[in-house]
Amino acid sequence: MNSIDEKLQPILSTVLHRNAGEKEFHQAVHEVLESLGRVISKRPEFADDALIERICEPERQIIFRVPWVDDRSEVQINRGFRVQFNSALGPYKGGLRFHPSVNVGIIKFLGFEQTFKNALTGLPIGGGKGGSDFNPKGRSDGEIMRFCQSFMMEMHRHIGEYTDVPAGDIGVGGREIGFLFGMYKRLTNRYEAGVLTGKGLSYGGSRARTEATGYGTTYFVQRMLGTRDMSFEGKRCVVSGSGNVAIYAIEKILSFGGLVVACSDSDGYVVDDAGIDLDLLKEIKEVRRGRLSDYPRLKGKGSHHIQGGSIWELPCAVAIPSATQNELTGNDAKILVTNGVVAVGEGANMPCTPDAVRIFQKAGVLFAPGKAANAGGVATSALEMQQNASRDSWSFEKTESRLATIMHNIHDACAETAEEYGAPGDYVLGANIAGFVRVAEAMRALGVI
Ligand code: NDP
Ligand code: 2IT
Repeated sequence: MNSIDEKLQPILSTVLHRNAGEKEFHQAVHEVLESLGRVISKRPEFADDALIERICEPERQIIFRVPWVDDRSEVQINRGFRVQFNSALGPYKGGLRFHPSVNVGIIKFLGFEQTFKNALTGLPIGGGKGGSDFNPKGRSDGEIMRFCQSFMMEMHRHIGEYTDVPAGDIGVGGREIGFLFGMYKRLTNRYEAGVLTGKGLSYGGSRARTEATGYGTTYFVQRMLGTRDMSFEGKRCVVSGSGNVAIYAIEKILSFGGLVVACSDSDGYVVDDAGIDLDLLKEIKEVRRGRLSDYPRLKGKGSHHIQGGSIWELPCAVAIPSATQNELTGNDAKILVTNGVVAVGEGANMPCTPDAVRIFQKAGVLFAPGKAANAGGVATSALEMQQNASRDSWSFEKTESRLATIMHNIHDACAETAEEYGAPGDYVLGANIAGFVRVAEAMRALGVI
């Protein structure tokens, strides 16, 4: 691992000790602390009053029991989480993840990353994250609804338009947000649209929120390619995952003239050299909630599915990992570099291992970290909050054009900050420092709280 400034070493030791065993959280904190040495030598005031210690400690962590009854009338118990990480810039804001791998360390890493990501958007939102170890796969709509209702039975006490505003993440999309919002409305007897984002258009959602994360990542990477006079035009791309982020990254890459030859789910990946058929992908994933292994049969000919294996073995110019954390390893990075990758943009949160990031950067590959590249989702959530607060609803074009501007601004802020701090082209350092400075300035103004 890269070195951490010796003044910051005790902070890392405390984080490791206090959050024993939470390896993803350790990884996320380590990466940010690696960048902060340069900040405290230039602006030592940010090390005062234990500011960095405070930024690493969530303001509040809520863990609760979620009992629910399945379709066979059996009682199931899951664990629910909401980690309210930092509210210096605005109400806690961040998604809910429903996946069997969820634990407090994963939610904490996501909440920590979210704090800096939200700061980078320039919008008034703090950082938080939540979710459950509930596995939605194979569950009926009725089971999903009863789970969401039970989850909200506890969570409603802790959230609100001015307090904490959850949204979707892995396993939580429009259907779940609808059930969650319905139960919040019933429990509180308030039509408080701004309490959740990612809502359906019929009850206060924003146009372009569904598309925002994938589109935003693509806008970011397009601008990053532009710094070397390149673009997506004619480039062979690989996008991992086949959920919300992946589908809309693929859609925008196609509109920019790129060719996406593969995508994946947790069973394996599908390769279609003529280009992934986006309508078919949406039909399989958004309508049928099915598996990618069905793609070749439904497509007819010209594609194949590989069970297991690594999607990163496929040669490509641009890679957009959009499934989950640590899905792209050092070994995968070596193969991508050998195969001539020129840009990597993290659609997911922390999908590249620290080794992989180092290999890309050493090889001169343009590398966009998730907290910058995938910030378009939460930024558009903040635009949804604006529309709810003003009881307004914007057109798709207006919302998408705000999103594009925000992504370009984030790109430029990361690039300029990296330059200012002596590491031109290092978007990891640029994103960490630009996000940190914004949160730190607000925290200093608010006193020791
Ligand atoms: P979805 O649930 O819509 O899709 C997730 C995709 O990733 C699925 O294809 C899923 O496959 C795959 N996947 C999930 N977990 C694993 C795993 N452990 N191993 C292999 N594949 C896995 O989620 P999203 O598209 O919303 O989220 C994807 C990533 O993007 C996450 O890291 C999330 O935190 C991040 N993100 C999401 C934002 C949003 O607005 N939704 C905003 C910013 C970041 P399968 O169906 O087989 O499980
Ligand atoms: O990781 C993320 O930024 C999200 N899952 C979106 C959060 C949000 O509040 O829209």
